[in-house]
Amino acid sequence: MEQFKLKFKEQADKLGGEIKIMLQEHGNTVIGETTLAQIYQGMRGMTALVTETSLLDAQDGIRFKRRTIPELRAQLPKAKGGNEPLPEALFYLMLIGEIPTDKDVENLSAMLQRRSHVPAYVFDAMEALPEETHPMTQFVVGVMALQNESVFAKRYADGFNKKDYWEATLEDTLNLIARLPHIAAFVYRRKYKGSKIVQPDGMLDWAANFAHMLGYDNEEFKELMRLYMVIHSDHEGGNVSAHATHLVGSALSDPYLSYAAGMNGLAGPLHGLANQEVIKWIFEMQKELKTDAPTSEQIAEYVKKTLSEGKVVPGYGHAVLRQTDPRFTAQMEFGKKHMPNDPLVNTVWRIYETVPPILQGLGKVKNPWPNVDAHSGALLVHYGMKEYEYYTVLFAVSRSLGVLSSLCWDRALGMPLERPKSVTTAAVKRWLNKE
Ligand code: NMX
Ligand code: MLT
Repeated sequence: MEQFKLKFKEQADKLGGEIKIMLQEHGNTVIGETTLAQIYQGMRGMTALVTETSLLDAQDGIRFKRRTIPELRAQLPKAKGGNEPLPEALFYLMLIGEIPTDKDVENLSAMLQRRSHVPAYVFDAMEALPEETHPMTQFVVGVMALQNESVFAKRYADGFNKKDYWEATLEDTLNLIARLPHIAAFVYRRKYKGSKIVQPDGMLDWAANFAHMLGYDNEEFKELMRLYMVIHSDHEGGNVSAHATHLVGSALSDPYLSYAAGMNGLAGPLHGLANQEVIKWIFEMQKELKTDAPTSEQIAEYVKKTLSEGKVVPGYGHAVLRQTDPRFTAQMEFGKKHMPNDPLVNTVWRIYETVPPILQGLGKVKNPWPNVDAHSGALLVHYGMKEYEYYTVLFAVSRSLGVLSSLCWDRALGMPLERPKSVTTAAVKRWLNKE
Protein backbone atom coordinates (compact mmCIF):
# COMPACT_ATOMS: atom_id res chain seq x y z
CA MET A 1 0.00 0.00 0.00
CA GLU A 2 1.20 3.56 -0.78
CA GLN A 3 3.04 5.36 2.07
CA PHE A 4 0.50 8.20 1.91
CA LYS A 5 -2.38 5.83 2.64
CA LEU A 6 -0.50 4.13 5.48
CA LYS A 7 0.30 7.51 7.05
CA PHE A 8 -3.37 8.52 6.92
CA LYS A 9 -4.43 5.21 8.47
CA GLU A 10 -1.93 5.72 11.29
CA GLN A 11 -3.40 9.19 12.02
CA ALA A 12 -6.97 7.91 11.82
CA ASP A 13 -6.31 4.95 14.15
CA LYS A 14 -4.71 7.28 16.68
CA LEU A 15 -7.59 9.75 16.60
CA GLY A 16 -10.20 6.96 16.54
CA GLY A 17 -8.68 5.53 19.76
CA GLU A 18 -8.76 8.96 21.43
CA ILE A 19 -12.40 9.51 20.43
CA LYS A 20 -13.37 6.10 21.84
CA ILE A 21 -11.88 6.91 25.25
CA MET A 22 -13.32 10.46 25.15
CA LEU A 23 -16.81 9.12 24.53
CA GLN A 24 -16.45 6.48 27.27
CA GLU A 25 -15.50 9.21 29.75
CA HIS A 26 -17.54 12.18 28.52
CA GLY A 27 -20.20 10.79 26.18
CA ASN A 28 -23.00 12.24 28.31
CA THR A 29 -21.50 15.72 28.68
CA VAL A 30 -23.95 18.40 27.53
CA ILE A 31 -22.27 20.76 25.03
CA GLY A 32 -25.19 23.06 24.19
CA GLU A 33 -28.90 23.69 24.08
CA THR A 34 -31.22 23.94 21.09
CA THR A 35 -33.84 26.65 20.86
CA LEU A 36 -37.07 26.49 18.90
CA ALA A 37 -35.85 29.34 16.70
CA GLN A 38 -32.78 27.34 15.67
CA ILE A 39 -34.73 24.42 14.22
CA TYR A 40 -36.85 26.83 12.14
CA GLN A 41 -33.97 29.11 11.16
CA GLY A 42 -31.37 26.97 9.47
CA MET A 43 -29.78 25.54 12.65
CA ARG A 44 -27.48 28.57 12.98
CA GLY A 45 -25.03 28.23 15.86
CA MET A 46 -26.12 24.66 16.64
CA THR A 47 -23.11 22.39 17.04
CA ALA A 48 -24.17 19.09 15.48
CA LEU A 49 -21.29 17.78 13.37
CA VAL A 50 -17.67 16.70 13.67
CA THR A 51 -15.38 17.64 10.75
CA GLU A 52 -11.65 17.06 11.12
CA THR A 53 -10.32 19.01 8.14
CA SER A 54 -10.91 22.63 9.20
CA LEU A 55 -12.54 24.87 11.82
CA LEU A 56 -14.23 28.24 11.26
CA ASP A 57 -13.87 31.15 13.66
CA ALA A 58 -16.42 33.96 13.25
CA GLN A 59 -13.67 36.62 13.51
CA ASP A 60 -10.47 35.00 12.20
CA GLY A 61 -12.04 32.90 9.46
CA ILE A 62 -11.08 29.39 8.49
CA ARG A 63 -8.19 27.48 10.04
CA PHE A 64 -6.66 24.26 8.82
CA LYS A 65 -4.96 22.40 11.67
CA ARG A 66 -4.98 25.76 13.50
CA ARG A 67 -3.40 27.61 10.58
CA THR A 68 -5.12 30.70 9.19
CA ILE A 69 -5.20 31.57 5.48
CA PRO A 70 -2.18 33.97 5.79
CA GLU A 71 -0.26 31.27 7.70
CA LEU A 72 -1.04 28.69 5.02
CA ARG A 73 0.13 31.07 2.32
CA ALA A 74 3.40 31.50 4.19
CA GLN A 75 3.99 27.93 5.33
CA LEU A 76 2.75 25.52 2.64
CA PRO A 77 5.25 24.41 -0.05
CA LYS A 78 5.22 26.37 -3.32
CA ALA A 79 5.83 25.46 -6.96
CA LYS A 80 9.36 26.18 -8.25
CA GLY A 81 9.53 29.93 -8.86
CA GLY A 82 6.02 30.43 -7.39
CA ASN A 83 4.78 32.32 -4.32
CA GLU A 84 1.36 30.82 -3.76
CA PRO A 85 0.75 27.58 -1.79
CA LEU A 86 0.22 24.30 -3.61
CA PRO A 87 -3.26 22.78 -3.12
CA GLU A 88 -1.77 19.28 -2.98
CA ALA A 89 0.07 20.44 0.15
CA LEU A 90 -3.19 21.51 1.80
CA PHE A 91 -4.79 18.18 0.90
CA TYR A 92 -1.83 16.47 2.61
CA LEU A 93 -2.29 18.68 5.68
CA MET A 94 -6.02 17.86 5.90
CA LEU A 95 -5.35 14.10 5.85
CA ILE A 96 -1.97 13.68 7.53
CA GLY A 97 -2.15 16.65 9.91
CA GLU A 98 1.27 18.12 9.19
CA ILE A 99 2.87 20.45 6.64
CA PRO A 100 4.40 18.23 3.95
CA THR A 101 7.95 18.53 2.66
CA ASP A 102 8.57 19.55 -0.96
CA LYS A 103 9.28 15.88 -1.68
CA ASP A 104 5.94 14.77 -0.13
CA VAL A 105 4.11 17.24 -2.36
CA GLU A 106 6.05 16.14 -5.43
CA ASN A 107 5.08 12.52 -4.71
CA LEU A 108 1.43 13.47 -4.23
CA SER A 109 1.37 15.49 -7.49
CA ALA A 110 2.92 12.52 -9.30
CA MET A 111 0.40 10.12 -7.71
CA LEU A 112 -2.46 12.31 -8.95
CA GLN A 113 -0.93 12.50 -12.43
CA ARG A 114 -0.79 8.69 -12.62
CA ARG A 115 -4.48 8.45 -11.73
CA SER A 116 -5.76 11.21 -13.98
CA HIS A 117 -7.04 9.29 -17.02
CA VAL A 118 -10.76 9.88 -17.68
CA PRO A 119 -12.49 7.18 -19.76
CA ALA A 120 -13.97 8.38 -23.06
CA TYR A 121 -17.54 7.41 -22.12
CA VAL A 122 -17.54 10.16 -19.46
CA PHE A 123 -16.95 12.81 -22.12
CA ASP A 124 -19.59 11.15 -24.32
CA ALA A 125 -22.13 11.42 -21.50
CA MET A 126 -21.35 15.13 -21.12
CA GLU A 127 -21.54 15.70 -24.86
CA ALA A 128 -25.05 14.26 -24.91
CA LEU A 129 -26.18 17.42 -23.06
CA PRO A 130 -27.17 20.56 -25.00
CA GLU A 131 -24.19 22.94 -25.07
CA GLU A 132 -26.16 25.67 -23.32
CA THR A 133 -26.61 23.46 -20.23
CA HIS A 134 -25.20 25.25 -17.17
CA PRO A 135 -21.51 24.34 -16.64
CA MET A 136 -22.23 23.03 -13.12
CA THR A 137 -24.81 20.60 -14.52
CA GLN A 138 -22.38 19.42 -17.20
CA PHE A 139 -19.69 19.01 -14.55
CA VAL A 140 -21.88 16.99 -12.18
CA VAL A 141 -23.09 14.79 -15.06
CA GLY A 142 -19.41 14.06 -15.80
CA VAL A 143 -18.82 13.13 -12.14
CA MET A 144 -21.91 10.91 -12.13
CA ALA A 145 -20.80 9.15 -15.33
CA LEU A 146 -17.41 8.52 -13.71
CA GLN A 147 -19.14 6.87 -10.73
CA ASN A 148 -18.97 3.68 -12.76
CA GLU A 149 -15.26 3.62 -11.78
CA SER A 150 -15.91 3.67 -8.02
CA VAL A 151 -13.72 1.18 -6.17
CA PHE A 152 -15.84 1.59 -3.04
CA ALA A 153 -19.07 0.71 -4.90
CA LYS A 154 -17.47 -2.36 -6.55
CA ARG A 155 -15.95 -3.67 -3.32
CA TYR A 156 -19.22 -3.09 -1.47
CA ALA A 157 -21.13 -5.04 -4.13
CA ASP A 158 -18.62 -7.88 -3.73
CA GLY A 159 -19.14 -7.74 0.04
CA PHE A 160 -16.19 -6.19 1.90
CA ASN A 161 -15.28 -5.75 5.56
CA LYS A 162 -16.20 -2.40 7.12
CA LYS A 163 -12.61 -2.15 8.41
CA ASP A 164 -11.57 -1.59 4.76
CA TYR A 165 -14.07 1.18 3.93
CA TRP A 166 -11.48 3.89 4.58
CA GLU A 167 -9.06 2.47 2.03
CA ALA A 168 -11.61 2.24 -0.79
CA THR A 169 -12.82 5.77 0.07
CA LEU A 170 -9.28 7.13 -0.08
CA GLU A 171 -8.66 5.26 -3.35
CA ASP A 172 -11.79 6.84 -4.91
CA THR A 173 -10.86 10.23 -3.43
CA LEU A 174 -7.41 10.21 -5.03
CA ASN A 175 -8.80 9.05 -8.38
CA LEU A 176 -11.60 11.60 -8.35
CA ILE A 177 -9.39 14.55 -7.36
CA ALA A 178 -6.91 13.52 -10.07
CA ARG A 179 -9.63 13.44 -12.74
CA LEU A 180 -11.81 16.44 -11.83
CA PRO A 181 -9.61 19.06 -13.57
CA HIS A 182 -9.98 17.09 -16.81
CA ILE A 183 -13.76 16.96 -16.52
CA ALA A 184 -13.93 20.64 -15.54
CA ALA A 185 -11.60 21.73 -18.36
CA PHE A 186 -13.65 19.70 -20.83
CA VAL A 187 -16.80 21.63 -19.80
CA TYR A 188 -15.02 24.95 -20.37
CA ARG A 189 -13.42 24.06 -23.69
CA ARG A 190 -16.62 22.47 -24.99
CA LYS A 191 -18.93 25.30 -24.01
CA TYR A 192 -16.75 28.31 -24.71
CA LYS A 193 -13.85 27.31 -27.00
CA GLY A 194 -15.48 25.28 -29.76
CA SER A 195 -14.48 21.97 -28.14
CA LYS A 196 -10.78 22.62 -28.80
CA ILE A 197 -9.46 20.36 -26.02
CA VAL A 198 -6.00 21.10 -24.55
CA GLN A 199 -4.03 17.97 -23.63
CA PRO A 200 -2.67 17.78 -20.05
CA ASP A 201 1.00 18.49 -19.29
CA GLY A 202 2.32 15.77 -16.99
CA MET A 203 5.17 17.99 -15.77
CA LEU A 204 2.87 20.51 -14.09
CA ASP A 205 1.40 20.53 -10.58
CA TRP A 206 -2.35 19.84 -10.16
CA ALA A 207 -3.57 23.46 -10.27
CA ALA A 208 -1.14 24.62 -12.97
CA ASN A 209 -2.13 21.67 -15.14
CA PHE A 210 -5.78 22.61 -14.65
CA ALA A 211 -5.00 26.18 -15.75
CA HIS A 212 -3.14 24.77 -18.77
CA MET A 213 -6.06 22.49 -19.75
CA LEU A 214 -8.45 25.45 -19.46
CA GLY A 215 -6.19 27.13 -22.03
CA TYR A 216 -4.48 29.64 -19.70
CA ASP A 217 -0.70 29.24 -19.78
CA ASN A 218 0.11 32.61 -18.25
CA GLU A 219 2.31 31.96 -15.15
CA GLU A 220 0.35 34.50 -13.10
CA PHE A 221 -2.93 32.73 -13.89
CA LYS A 222 -1.33 29.45 -12.71
CA GLU A 223 -0.41 31.19 -9.46
CA LEU A 224 -3.99 32.45 -9.16
CA MET A 225 -5.29 28.90 -9.66
CA ARG A 226 -2.99 27.58 -6.91
CA LEU A 227 -4.25 30.25 -4.51
CA TYR A 228 -7.88 29.81 -5.64
CA MET A 229 -7.75 26.02 -5.17
CA VAL A 230 -6.32 26.44 -1.66
CA ILE A 231 -8.71 29.08 -0.34
CA HIS A 232 -11.94 27.53 -1.68
CA SER A 233 -11.14 23.98 -0.56
CA ASP A 234 -12.87 23.76 2.81
CA HIS A 235 -14.93 25.81 5.28
CA GLU A 236 -15.58 23.37 8.13
CA GLY A 237 -18.48 20.91 7.97
CA GLY A 238 -21.73 22.87 8.19
CA ASN A 239 -21.68 24.70 4.85
CA VAL A 240 -24.12 23.28 2.30
CA SER A 241 -21.60 21.47 0.07
CA ALA A 242 -19.60 19.90 2.90
CA HIS A 243 -22.69 18.96 4.87
CA ALA A 244 -24.46 17.47 1.84
CA THR A 245 -21.37 15.42 0.91
CA HIS A 246 -21.08 14.15 4.48
CA LEU A 247 -24.82 13.39 4.78
CA VAL A 248 -25.00 11.43 1.52
CA GLY A 249 -21.73 9.66 2.33
CA SER A 250 -23.18 8.56 5.66
CA ALA A 251 -25.51 6.23 3.73
CA LEU A 252 -22.29 4.61 2.39
CA SER A 253 -22.96 6.19 -0.98
CA ASP A 254 -19.51 6.15 -2.60
CA PRO A 255 -17.33 9.30 -2.94
CA TYR A 256 -18.54 10.00 -6.51
CA LEU A 257 -22.20 10.01 -5.44
CA SER A 258 -21.48 11.97 -2.26
CA TYR A 259 -19.32 14.61 -3.93
CA ALA A 260 -21.89 15.07 -6.74
CA ALA A 261 -24.59 15.64 -4.10
CA GLY A 262 -22.43 18.27 -2.40
CA MET A 263 -21.72 20.04 -5.68
CA ASN A 264 -25.42 20.29 -6.47
CA GLY A 265 -25.61 22.31 -3.25
CA LEU A 266 -22.60 24.41 -4.24
CA ALA A 267 -24.52 25.29 -7.42
CA GLY A 268 -27.08 27.29 -5.39
CA PRO A 269 -26.91 31.14 -5.54
CA LEU A 270 -26.72 31.56 -1.76
CA HIS A 271 -23.68 29.24 -1.73
CA GLY A 272 -21.01 28.78 -4.45
CA LEU A 273 -23.00 30.21 -7.35
CA ALA A 274 -22.74 33.60 -5.62
CA ASN A 275 -19.36 34.05 -7.36
CA GLN A 276 -21.07 34.15 -10.78
CA GLU A 277 -23.82 36.34 -9.34
CA VAL A 278 -21.27 38.91 -8.14
CA ILE A 279 -19.74 39.46 -11.58
CA LYS A 280 -23.12 39.35 -13.29
CA TRP A 281 -24.34 42.00 -10.83
CA ILE A 282 -21.27 44.21 -11.45
CA PHE A 283 -21.55 43.85 -15.24
CA GLU A 284 -25.25 44.78 -15.06
CA MET A 285 -24.39 47.79 -12.89
CA GLN A 286 -21.69 48.93 -15.35
CA LYS A 287 -24.13 48.56 -18.24
CA GLU A 288 -26.91 50.45 -16.50
CA LEU A 289 -24.60 53.26 -15.36
CA LYS A 290 -22.73 53.26 -18.69
CA THR A 291 -19.32 53.25 -16.97
CA ASP A 292 -16.52 50.79 -16.22
CA ALA A 293 -15.62 52.68 -13.06
CA PRO A 294 -18.73 53.61 -11.04
CA THR A 295 -18.21 56.06 -8.17
CA SER A 296 -19.03 55.18 -4.55
CA GLU A 297 -22.23 57.28 -4.82
CA GLN A 298 -23.34 55.41 -7.96
CA ILE A 299 -22.59 52.06 -6.32
CA ALA A 300 -24.56 53.05 -3.22
CA GLU A 301 -27.59 53.95 -5.36
CA TYR A 302 -27.32 50.66 -7.26
CA VAL A 303 -27.09 48.66 -4.01
CA LYS A 304 -30.22 50.38 -2.71
CA LYS A 305 -32.03 49.54 -5.95
CA THR A 306 -30.97 45.89 -5.64
CA LEU A 307 -32.28 45.76 -2.08
CA SER A 308 -35.53 47.51 -3.02
CA GLU A 309 -36.15 44.78 -5.62
CA GLY A 310 -36.05 42.17 -2.84
CA LYS A 311 -32.68 40.78 -3.89
CA VAL A 312 -29.54 40.12 -1.88
CA VAL A 313 -26.23 41.86 -2.58
CA PRO A 314 -24.18 38.89 -3.82
CA GLY A 315 -20.81 38.26 -2.18
CA TYR A 316 -21.81 39.94 1.10
CA GLY A 317 -22.93 38.32 4.35
CA HIS A 318 -22.25 34.94 5.90
CA ALA A 319 -23.99 32.40 8.11
CA VAL A 320 -21.02 32.14 10.52
CA LEU A 321 -18.37 34.77 9.71
CA ARG A 322 -18.74 38.20 11.33
CA GLN A 323 -15.75 39.93 9.71
CA THR A 324 -14.29 40.40 6.24
CA ASP A 325 -13.57 36.90 4.97
CA PRO A 326 -9.77 36.34 5.03
CA ARG A 327 -10.23 34.55 1.70
CA PHE A 328 -11.47 37.91 0.30
CA THR A 329 -8.40 39.61 1.80
CA ALA A 330 -6.04 37.02 0.29
CA GLN A 331 -7.51 37.71 -3.15
CA MET A 332 -7.32 41.47 -2.57
CA GLU A 333 -3.61 41.06 -1.77
CA PHE A 334 -3.15 39.06 -4.96
CA GLY A 335 -4.91 41.86 -6.88
CA LYS A 336 -2.76 44.58 -5.27
CA LYS A 337 0.38 42.68 -6.26
CA HIS A 338 -0.51 41.67 -9.81
CA MET A 339 -3.16 44.13 -11.12
CA PRO A 340 -3.41 47.21 -8.89
CA ASN A 341 -4.86 49.35 -11.69
CA ASP A 342 -7.41 46.95 -13.15
CA PRO A 343 -10.73 48.89 -13.34
CA LEU A 344 -12.95 45.90 -12.46
CA VAL A 345 -10.76 44.91 -9.51
CA ASN A 346 -10.82 48.53 -8.36
CA THR A 347 -14.60 48.48 -8.60
CA VAL A 348 -14.66 45.41 -6.32
CA TRP A 349 -12.58 47.37 -3.80
CA ARG A 350 -14.90 50.39 -4.08
CA ILE A 351 -17.90 48.12 -3.50
CA TYR A 352 -16.09 46.87 -0.38
CA GLU A 353 -15.92 50.46 0.92
CA THR A 354 -19.56 51.15 0.06
CA VAL A 355 -21.68 48.07 0.81
CA PRO A 356 -20.99 47.24 4.52
CA PRO A 357 -22.43 50.49 5.98
CA ILE A 358 -25.56 50.12 3.81
CA LEU A 359 -26.14 46.52 4.90
CA GLN A 360 -25.40 47.50 8.51
CA GLY A 361 -28.04 50.22 8.19
CA LEU A 362 -30.72 47.61 7.40
CA GLY A 363 -30.40 46.42 11.00
CA LYS A 364 -31.05 42.78 10.17
CA VAL A 365 -27.97 41.59 8.28
CA LYS A 366 -25.74 39.82 10.80
CA ASN A 367 -22.58 40.13 8.74
CA PRO A 368 -22.27 43.12 6.37
CA TRP A 369 -18.75 42.14 5.23
CA PRO A 370 -17.65 40.49 1.98
CA ASN A 371 -17.22 36.73 1.65
CA VAL A 372 -14.90 34.77 -0.66
CA ASP A 373 -17.22 35.19 -3.68
CA ALA A 374 -17.10 38.98 -3.67
CA HIS A 375 -13.61 38.99 -5.18
CA SER A 376 -12.86 35.86 -7.18
CA GLY A 377 -14.59 36.75 -10.47
CA ALA A 378 -12.77 40.06 -10.99
CA LEU A 379 -9.38 38.32 -10.82
CA LEU A 380 -10.53 35.75 -13.38
CA VAL A 381 -11.85 38.44 -15.73
CA HIS A 382 -8.45 40.18 -15.54
CA TYR A 383 -6.83 37.14 -17.17
CA GLY A 384 -9.56 36.87 -19.81
CA MET A 385 -11.95 34.38 -18.21
CA LYS A 386 -15.15 36.37 -18.59
CA GLU A 387 -17.55 33.42 -18.80
CA TYR A 388 -18.95 33.88 -15.30
CA GLU A 389 -21.41 30.98 -15.51
CA TYR A 390 -18.33 28.76 -15.35
CA TYR A 391 -16.90 30.13 -12.09
CA THR A 392 -18.67 27.73 -9.73
CA VAL A 393 -16.99 24.80 -11.53
CA LEU A 394 -13.62 26.18 -10.37
CA PHE A 395 -15.03 26.39 -6.83
CA ALA A 396 -16.23 22.78 -7.15
CA VAL A 397 -12.83 21.46 -8.22
CA SER A 398 -11.26 23.16 -5.23
CA ARG A 399 -13.99 22.03 -2.81
CA SER A 400 -13.27 18.39 -3.72
CA LEU A 401 -10.07 18.62 -1.65
CA GLY A 402 -11.94 19.41 1.57
CA VAL A 403 -15.17 17.46 1.29
CA LEU A 404 -13.46 14.29 0.02
CA SER A 405 -10.76 14.46 2.73
CA SER A 406 -13.60 14.73 5.23
CA LEU A 407 -15.29 11.69 3.72
CA CYS A 408 -12.05 9.72 4.20
CA TRP A 409 -12.05 10.75 7.86
CA ASP A 410 -15.74 9.78 8.17
CA ARG A 411 -15.09 6.25 6.91
CA ALA A 412 -11.81 5.83 8.80
CA LEU A 413 -13.48 6.90 12.07
CA GLY A 414 -16.52 4.69 11.41
CA MET A 415 -19.00 7.60 11.39
CA PRO A 416 -22.59 6.29 11.34
CA LEU A 417 -25.62 7.03 9.18
CA GLU A 418 -26.76 10.65 9.81
CA ARG A 419 -30.39 10.78 10.77
CA PRO A 420 -31.50 13.67 13.00
CA LYS A 421 -35.03 13.90 14.38
CA SER A 422 -37.53 16.24 12.72
CA VAL A 423 -40.88 17.48 13.99
CA THR A 424 -44.06 18.98 12.56
CA THR A 425 -45.33 22.39 13.67
CA ALA A 426 -48.36 20.57 15.09
CA ALA A 427 -45.95 18.58 17.28
CA VAL A 428 -44.23 21.81 18.33
CA LYS A 429 -47.60 23.28 19.32
CA ARG A 430 -48.24 20.20 21.44
CA TRP A 431 -44.84 20.69 23.15
CA LEU A 432 -45.89 24.24 23.89
CA ASN A 433 -49.35 23.11 25.02
CA LYS A 434 -50.94 25.29 22.36
CA GLU A 435 -53.12 22.53 20.92
N1 NMX B 1 -27.84 41.31 0.92
C1 NMX B 1 -29.10 41.60 1.34
N2 NMX B 1 -29.66 41.03 2.41
C2 NMX B 1 -28.92 40.17 3.11
C3 NMX B 1 -27.61 39.85 2.77
C4 NMX B 1 -27.07 40.46 1.60
N3 NMX B 1 -25.85 40.19 1.15
N4 NMX B 1 -27.11 38.97 3.66
C5 NMX B 1 -28.11 38.72 4.53
N5 NMX B 1 -29.20 39.44 4.20
C6 NMX B 1 -30.51 39.41 4.82
C7 NMX B 1 -31.09 37.99 4.73
O1 NMX B 1 -31.61 37.75 3.43
C8 NMX B 1 -32.09 38.01 5.85
O2 NMX B 1 -33.22 38.73 5.40
P1 NMX B 1 -34.73 38.29 5.81
O3 NMX B 1 -34.76 38.28 7.30
O4 NMX B 1 -35.57 39.34 5.17
O5 NMX B 1 -34.92 36.91 5.22
C9 NMX B 1 -31.39 38.85 6.92
O6 NMX B 1 -30.42 39.66 6.21
C10 NMX B 1 -30.68 38.03 7.97
O7 NMX B 1 -29.77 37.14 7.34
P2 NMX B 1 -28.41 36.71 8.07
O8 NMX B 1 -28.78 36.00 9.31
O9 NMX B 1 -27.49 37.86 8.16
O10 NMX B 1 -27.77 35.72 6.99
P3 NMX B 1 -28.02 34.15 6.79
O11 NMX B 1 -27.11 33.41 7.73
O12 NMX B 1 -29.45 33.81 6.84
O13 NMX B 1 -27.53 33.95 5.29
C11 NMX B 1 -26.11 34.24 3.41
C12 NMX B 1 -26.17 33.97 4.91
C13 NMX B 1 -24.67 34.04 2.93
C14 NMX B 1 -27.01 33.22 2.69
C15 NMX B 1 -26.59 35.70 3.14
O14 NMX B 1 -25.73 36.61 3.76
C16 NMX B 1 -26.70 36.02 1.65
O15 NMX B 1 -27.74 35.73 1.04
N6 NMX B 1 -25.62 36.63 1.04
C17 NMX B 1 -25.59 36.87 -0.39
C18 NMX B 1 -25.29 35.59 -1.15
C19 NMX B 1 -23.84 35.19 -0.98
O16 NMX B 1 -22.92 35.98 -1.09
N7 NMX B 1 -23.61 33.89 -0.73
C20 NMX B 1 -22.26 33.33 -0.68
C21 NMX B 1 -21.84 32.76 0.67
C22 NMX B 1 -20.44 32.23 0.59
N8 NMX B 1 -20.37 30.98 -0.18
O17 NMX B 1 -19.54 30.83 -1.05
O18 NMX B 1 -21.14 30.06 0.10
C1 MLT C 1 -18.15 28.21 2.11
O1 MLT C 1 -16.97 28.40 1.74
O2 MLT C 1 -18.63 27.06 2.18
C2 MLT C 1 -19.01 29.39 2.37
O3 MLT C 1 -18.31 30.44 2.92
C3 MLT C 1 -20.31 29.08 3.06
C4 MLT C 1 -20.26 28.64 4.50
O4 MLT C 1 -19.21 28.47 5.12
O5 MLT C 1 -21.38 28.47 5.05
